[in-house]
Amino acid sequence: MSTQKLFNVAVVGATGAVGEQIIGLLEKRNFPIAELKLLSSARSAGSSVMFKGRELIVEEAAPDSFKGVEIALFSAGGEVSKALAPHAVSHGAICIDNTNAFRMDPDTPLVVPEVNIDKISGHKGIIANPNCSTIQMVAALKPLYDRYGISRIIVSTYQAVSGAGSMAIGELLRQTGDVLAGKEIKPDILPVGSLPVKHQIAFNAIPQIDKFQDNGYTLEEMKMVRETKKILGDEQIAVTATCVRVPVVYGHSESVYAELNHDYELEDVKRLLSDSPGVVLADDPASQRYPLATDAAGKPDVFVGRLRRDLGSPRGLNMWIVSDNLLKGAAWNAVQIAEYIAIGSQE
Ligand code: NAP
Ligand code: 3JN
Repeated sequence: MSTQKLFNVAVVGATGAVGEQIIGLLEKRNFPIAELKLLSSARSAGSSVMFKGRELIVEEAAPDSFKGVEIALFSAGGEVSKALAPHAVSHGAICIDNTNAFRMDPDTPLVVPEVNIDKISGHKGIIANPNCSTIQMVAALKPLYDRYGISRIIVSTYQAVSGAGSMAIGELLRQTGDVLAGKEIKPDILPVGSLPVKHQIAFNAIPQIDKFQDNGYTLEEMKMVRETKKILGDEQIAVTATCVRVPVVYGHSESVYAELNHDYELEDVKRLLSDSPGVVLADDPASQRYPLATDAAGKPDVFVGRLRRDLGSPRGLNMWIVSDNLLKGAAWNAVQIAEYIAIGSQE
């Protein structure tokens, strides 16, 4: 009987909102780990994290942190990935990168397992995890794309503050309390930590996620446009996005209009979606059943509902797509990829 191979795993950004979820999933999924290395910046180095009943000490991430590491999961921002992932690769690790650093690199597969897991075999050391808003949308659209083809996508997002990191969660909770207490609000982080202008998020909706680009779209919106085309392998799809931050802690919601290339029956679309792995159909207007961020939080699935034919275009389909941005949108998608790598190496 062959024994299961165990992997030396590193989590870069282990103390962050995404890193914390990755560590939780590695434990919950009983990922085959020999040694787990937890890495952060100097700020959190020396702090401890519990893993399977053991206290692990977080270390400062550095180029030589990756000696002996076989799988490295990065979620410490694009600059850290650009600086350290090449070192991890040169030490022989396969990197699963949650940042924007390599997503559009032609040599880097951009993977959502339910959509294009076949692409991981082409990796050259780095596999990119798409942006959270893209992941949940393409996971839901892929079965429709395969069956009918899609010519156009118009998406508006309602994104939770946890997408902007653990400090943004703190900011929403603090501001909400301050508004209710009638105190003065001093926005500190949102919409973009590194920009000088800040806006109130409590009791508000901010139509800016990430920095503005020259074309008037934000970077988050352009990530959705470019990544969707790359993942579906179709440069012809017209995609347009409006990304909005809302005062929700966990779970991104999206209003998506997809124009299909062929006629469809709504019942067939519902059947396709309910048969798709990782997708849960939650669509029953009669009982007011539709996807909600509060229901999706803590779950790995992508929830789809409010399915209806567009009133102006018979091949147009409107839907509401919700998922936990830190799970399927980040940590779970990355751990799923790690599981495929682990399974592949047993064969
Ligand atoms: P966060 O809560 O702010 O956590 C940031 C993490 O990165 C912390 O562990 C932090 O360590 C670490 N870090 C920061 N600077 C570092 C450095 N110079 N060297 C090593 N570690 C460093 O942010 P988050 O929400 O977890 O997101 C982290 C990153 O994940 C984002 O910047 C983004 O690139 C990616 N992300 C991707 C998605 C997605 O859609 N797939 C979603 C959310 C985030 P300290 O504790 O020492 O500060
Ligand atoms: O704001 C959100 O809801 C998702 C944020 C993702 C994010 C935040 C900071 C930097 C990313 C990302 O995954 O694209 C990045 C980045 O890697 O550029």
